Amino acid sequence: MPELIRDPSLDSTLDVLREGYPFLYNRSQRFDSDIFQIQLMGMKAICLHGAEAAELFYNPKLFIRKGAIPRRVQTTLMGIDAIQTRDNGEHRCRKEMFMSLMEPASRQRLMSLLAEQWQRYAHRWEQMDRVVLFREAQEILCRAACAWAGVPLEEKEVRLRARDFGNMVDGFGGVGPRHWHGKQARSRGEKWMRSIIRAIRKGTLPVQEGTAAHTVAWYRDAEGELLDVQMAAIELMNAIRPIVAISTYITFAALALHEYPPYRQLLRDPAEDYAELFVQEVRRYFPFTPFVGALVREDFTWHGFEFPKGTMVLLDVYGTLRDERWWQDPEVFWPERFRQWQGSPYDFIPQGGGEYLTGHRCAGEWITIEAMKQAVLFLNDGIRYDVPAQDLSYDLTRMPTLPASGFVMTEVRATG
Ligand code: PAM
Repeated sequence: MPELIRDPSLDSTLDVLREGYPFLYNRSQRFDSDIFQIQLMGMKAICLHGAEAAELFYNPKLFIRKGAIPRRVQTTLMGIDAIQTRDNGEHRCRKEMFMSLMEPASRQRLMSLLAEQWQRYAHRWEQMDRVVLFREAQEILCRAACAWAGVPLEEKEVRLRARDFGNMVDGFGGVGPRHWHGKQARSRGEKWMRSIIRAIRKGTLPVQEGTAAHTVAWYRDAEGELLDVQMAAIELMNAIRPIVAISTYITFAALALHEYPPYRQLLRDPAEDYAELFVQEVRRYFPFTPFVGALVREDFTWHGFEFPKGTMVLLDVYGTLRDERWWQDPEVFWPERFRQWQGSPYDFIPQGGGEYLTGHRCAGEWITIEAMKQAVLFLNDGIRYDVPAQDLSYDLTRMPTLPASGFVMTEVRATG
């Protein structure tokens, strides 16, 4: 039986925060192994890297999510006991609810709402000296996502709600004030969503069938029970917040457009869907999720390594996207690589891998790709702008990270 390589550190929690995104990849390279063991928050954790390991990790017969996501991530990012922490039939049933919102007509409705907002904001930006794209994109996405979901949003609350969704995401790797802001944002958001769910159920808030608000409010589990109000509030927010989180990828896409100007012309080529290649490369190249975790369902062995029941297992998302075994010249931003990509559900895992319905792959992945393509084409041709001197670096020890300036644009002019 092969010996599992152990990181000599007594506990790696602080190293994770110090090294950030490359923490797992650094060790996988140091140990020259796709599997090794660390101690994290006082517990043993088996760490996996690479596409073959991702295929193992995304086998729902081998792993569960209940108990795998730290409470501090649940109290900020996704809510306590939400779909991300469920397994088996319970997960499947709820995931079907989320996937029902991802039908082409529903996605198309979201894209039309987004297109309207981009246009509206472009005209506003003409009056502004300085536009911070990340902040503006959060508002655009928040307005469109709420309208799409059937959640009323008053003009005066747009900024607060958009920031709150952003702070929930920003809290996932934060300690101290960032964690507290995330928690506060979540409590405020849950209170808001509870009032929406109650109003729908009482009949005082009319919502269209097929919207997220209607679907979640009237969803019945396998026993035929409605979700309790708090759980429904959490899941409704799980349909909206991740859409607002696309602002991070859109900001990175703007950075890529700025740093690699030759792509501007290629994006105009009518003979090819170059935007698709471009946004896939943005999702590969720029960091968002550092790793994902699960617990071993029952004892099993893989390549002779023992996985005892209940052990924490971490999959290296960041490192798997920059390993030269799967990505030639991984440190080069090169969208054309996706012309050759075979579409494996395990090597390209920026939003998780495996199956949508039976596994924990992000339900909103198609929406993310479509919203990014729309935003890239809009930034390329829907407006003209200058990019003044600013700090566009992003810190790999900050999770989630972002270009420091949020991508500032000046002299914005709408072309349409
Ligand atoms: C959303 O749900 O709003 C979309 C954004 C989610 C991306 C983050 C996923 C992070 C997964 C696990 C976090 C563990 C990191 C802990 C770092 C110390």
